Amino acid sequence: MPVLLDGLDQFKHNAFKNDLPIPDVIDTSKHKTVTLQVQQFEQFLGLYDQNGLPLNTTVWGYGTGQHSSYPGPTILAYEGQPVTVNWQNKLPVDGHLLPIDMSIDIAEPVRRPLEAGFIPIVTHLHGGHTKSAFDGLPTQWFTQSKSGPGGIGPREVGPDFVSSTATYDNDQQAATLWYHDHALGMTRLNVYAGLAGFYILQDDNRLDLVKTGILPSGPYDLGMAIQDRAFTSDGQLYYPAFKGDPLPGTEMTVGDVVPETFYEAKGDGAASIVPEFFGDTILVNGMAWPKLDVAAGDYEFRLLNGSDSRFYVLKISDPNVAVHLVGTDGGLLPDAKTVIDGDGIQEDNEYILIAPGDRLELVFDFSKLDGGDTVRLENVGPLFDPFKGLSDDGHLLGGVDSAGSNDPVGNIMQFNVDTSLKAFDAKVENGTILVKDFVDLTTDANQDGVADSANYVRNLGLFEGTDEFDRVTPRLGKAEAGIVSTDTTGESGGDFGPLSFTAPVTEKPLLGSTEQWNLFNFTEDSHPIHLHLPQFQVFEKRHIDFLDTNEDGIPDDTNDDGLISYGAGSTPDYTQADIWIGDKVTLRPEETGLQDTIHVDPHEMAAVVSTFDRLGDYVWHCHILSHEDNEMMRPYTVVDPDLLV
Ligand SMILES: [Cu+2]
Repeated sequence: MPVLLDGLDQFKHNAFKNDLPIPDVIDTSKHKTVTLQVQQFEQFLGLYDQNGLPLNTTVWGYGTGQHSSYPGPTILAYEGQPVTVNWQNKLPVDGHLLPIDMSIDIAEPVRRPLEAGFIPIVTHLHGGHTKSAFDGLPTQWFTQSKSGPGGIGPREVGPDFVSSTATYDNDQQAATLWYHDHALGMTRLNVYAGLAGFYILQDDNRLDLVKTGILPSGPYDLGMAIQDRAFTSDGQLYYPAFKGDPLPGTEMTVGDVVPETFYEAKGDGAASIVPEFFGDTILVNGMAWPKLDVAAGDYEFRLLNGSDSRFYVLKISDPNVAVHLVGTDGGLLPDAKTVIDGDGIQEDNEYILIAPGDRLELVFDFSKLDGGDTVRLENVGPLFDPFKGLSDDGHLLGGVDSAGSNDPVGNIMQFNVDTSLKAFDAKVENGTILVKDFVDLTTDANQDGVADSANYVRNLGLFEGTDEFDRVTPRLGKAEAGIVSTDTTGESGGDFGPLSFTAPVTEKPLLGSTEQWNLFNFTEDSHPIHLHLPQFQVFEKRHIDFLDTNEDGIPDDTNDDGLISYGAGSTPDYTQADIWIGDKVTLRPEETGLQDTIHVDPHEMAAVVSTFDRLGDYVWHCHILSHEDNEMMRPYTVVDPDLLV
């Protein structure tokens, strides 16, 4: 049984000691073609041994040849100027840093096998309006070439591989995008090892807002990738996989969450995926609980939740710091929204919710603080549990324990106010117009529950079931009224039920169409759902009622008519219908604007509106990486209406 570094111990002795690392910036106005190599190297992540000596960690990252880092270098791109990145797999051919579960659907090269140390990788630009061929789909992976004593040979590629040189068109508004690995069934492991970086897209509108002093820029504009991790006592990355492996922060082991059926079939020494992963150490840009010296002025912080499963509910320890939300996943909001007013009183609703995969562009105002003041960015989200929702006053739902200020995961980083630093005063305030020509896709003039912009409505489901080894397996699928099917292969057809990743494509939007996807969550946990290709808008969220008496993750056919049916109203009558769509849930500011990832809480339906304007194959999936790797992902295809008979 591996001995772990104790997150609490590391936090008590070492937090807020090291500076927030700022990744190198590759400005593509100077280089339109970039080569980025995936490499393995050692990096200091802010960990120390019992004698207080720094520990180095073997990680994976991206680099240009001279210097590699985790997170990778920040790619700075400009709207209207395509960028080509040549992604290269330069990992050593000596196996993964972390145990691979061979029993799930994974990228599995045959000629360059995992057993021989080869690693499939593929980079996805998350939030990018990217051509299918360059999207970094999970089946577009490629291994290292074979070199060394066995001679040089070509790499092996996945079934849908097109090219490892990808062109990103940058034909969307300025946004905080990020690139990360997406190889089938091992995304969680490749990202955990370090394969993620920022991709900042600029446009004229945003540059104008900077020029006119509305938004901060340059040294006052920083990306912060928040990721929870766990480590072995020698400072190496730890990810629970084997039966006796401890689950960080708990008294449990993997054997407590993976049923015996799995070990009977695969042997006690087999590595298994776990339902979720929660680490006890918080890294920001690859540094444990860093500090940042700030002037007593304004900063834009671009927050990314790059964690496996952890949702963060962020608070600021000093109520004199104001925070304005200026952008979400797809870039600037139509107008700025103050989410923390900085009036000196900590109010219940003054928090920031960020789910895995999400980005938030926030302007922090430290101008009321004095030199020497310290401010902590704190987390009151779940300690070591899945997120199940939040009340309006910021309390976790579902009986989940909240992290506190003495918990290692209750702290993200610290800001130290230094009045010798030159302050920048940004003009942004609540209501400042940021995007004048924002096209709102969410109007509903006739109040029929369908956005005026939508040509087509799909009902889709978030389900939970078990796999052949009785392990919990979250899934996506169809949720149309009609015949229920529990056959996840999709071969039996049906209108309603979970489907595996390999089941035939069921979502085929027409090129140029705008669709409303009603995402119904029938599970007990919240899931952040990510669509590749579009930036969508949240039309509405509603509470839903249904029964699941046998707890199979599929709503009951309560009126026994052999069909699943929907009713409207907040007082369900199960003699009339099986699923009831109830009252609207008020959207938080973080859920407005352009989104590519939206969390759907238990007993909730989220309706999102997207325009599908590129042909080809894409995926939609849960961005809890352990879920995405464990079948909570589906392909979809944008089809040409002229080619349909
Ligand atoms: Cu999920």
